Amino acid sequence: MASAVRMSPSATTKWQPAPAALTAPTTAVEDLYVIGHFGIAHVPADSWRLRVGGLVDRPLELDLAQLRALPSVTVTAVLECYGNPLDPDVPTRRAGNVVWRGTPVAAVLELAGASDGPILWAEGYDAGVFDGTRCGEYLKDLPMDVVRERGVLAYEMDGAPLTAEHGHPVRLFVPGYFGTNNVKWLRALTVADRRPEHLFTTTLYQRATPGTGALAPVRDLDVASLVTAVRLDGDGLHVAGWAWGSSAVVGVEVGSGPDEPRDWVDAALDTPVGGEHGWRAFAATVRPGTVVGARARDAAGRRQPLRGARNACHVVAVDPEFADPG
Ligand SMILES: Nc1nc2c(c(=O)[nH]1)N[C@H]1C(S)=C(S)[C@@H](COP(=O)(O)O)O[C@H]1N2
Ligand SMILES: [Mo]
Repeated sequence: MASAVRMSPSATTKWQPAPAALTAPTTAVEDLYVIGHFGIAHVPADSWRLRVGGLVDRPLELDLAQLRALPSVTVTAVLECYGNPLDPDVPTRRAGNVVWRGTPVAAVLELAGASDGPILWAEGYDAGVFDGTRCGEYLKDLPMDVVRERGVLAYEMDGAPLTAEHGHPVRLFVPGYFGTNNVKWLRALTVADRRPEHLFTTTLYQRATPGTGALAPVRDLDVASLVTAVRLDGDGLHVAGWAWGSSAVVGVEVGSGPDEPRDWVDAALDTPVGGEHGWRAFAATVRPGTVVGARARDAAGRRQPLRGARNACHVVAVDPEFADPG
C-alpha cells in the first residue's frame, strides 16, 4: 500500500490563519491551520487500510468502507498545536474548534479483542526527514484508557471528508489532547505494554511535569485563550475571543494598557461550543489602550502566564483607528 502514497512537498508544511479569521464558533476547514512534519501525504482512499495489532486476540485490517460501516460519533472539540517541538516555549496560537465525525476507537479495539495495553501506538503513512532524522513513519503513543474513552477515527471534519492536508482518508482525534497526538493519514494501531522509542514519542514532544520536573509526553492541552476581535464600545474597547484547555475554563480576564495589558477585568463566559472539549466565548469591555490581552484559568488551578511560555497571555495591538475614534 505504501507505494501508492506520495509526499508533497518534502519540507515541513505550515500554514495558519490570522486570529481575526477565527470568529466563528466552529472552524471551517479553510480556516484551520496545517502542520505536517514531513509535508503532506496523499493516500488514495481505495488503497487505504488500517491495521490493528499487537496485544489483541484478533489482529485485523479494515478498509474505508468497513470502517464507515461501524457506528459513528460526532464531536466538536479544539484542535491545537503544541508548537515547534524544537522551540517549545514560543506561542504559535495555532488552534481551531472542529466538528469531527468518525468511528469511536473503542469500537475497533473491541473488534480486535484488544487487551488493556496500557499503551496504544498510532502510526501514520507519512515518512521523511525532520530535524535531520529520517523516519519511516510518523508515530505517537497514547494511554489506552483515554483513547478507549474518547478517541475517534475521524473521516470527516466540518461535515465533509478529510482533505489531504488534514489527514485524508482517516486520522486519529483525541479530544483534550495536543494536536501532535492526532495522527493524520493513520495506517496502524498497535496495542502494547510499553512506549515505543521514536523521534516523535520519546525524543521530541516531552515536557517537564510541574512539581516533580519529570519528563512526560505532551498530551493534555494547556489552559489557553485567543483574542479574535477588538472593537470600539462607547468609551471603551470590546474584546472577544475563545478560551479552552484540557480542564474546564472557569474564568478569563481581559486587560488593556499602553505597552502591556493591565487593569484586568473579568470577562463574561459562554458555555463551551459543542461540549466539554470545545472552546468557549469570552467578552469584556476594557479601558482604551494600545494593546489588549486575555488570560484564562481552569478548574485544575492553572492560569496562563503573562509571558515566557507557549500558552502566554495573547496580547494584540489595537487598531489605531479604535484607539482614536476622532
Ligand atoms: N501523520 C501525521 N500526523 C500528524 C502530524 C504529522 O506531521 N504527521 N502533525 C501533528 C501536529 S504537530 C499537529 S498540530 C496536527 C495538525 O493537524 P492539522 O494539520 O489537521 O491542523 O497534526 C498532527 N498529526
Ligand atoms: Mo503541532
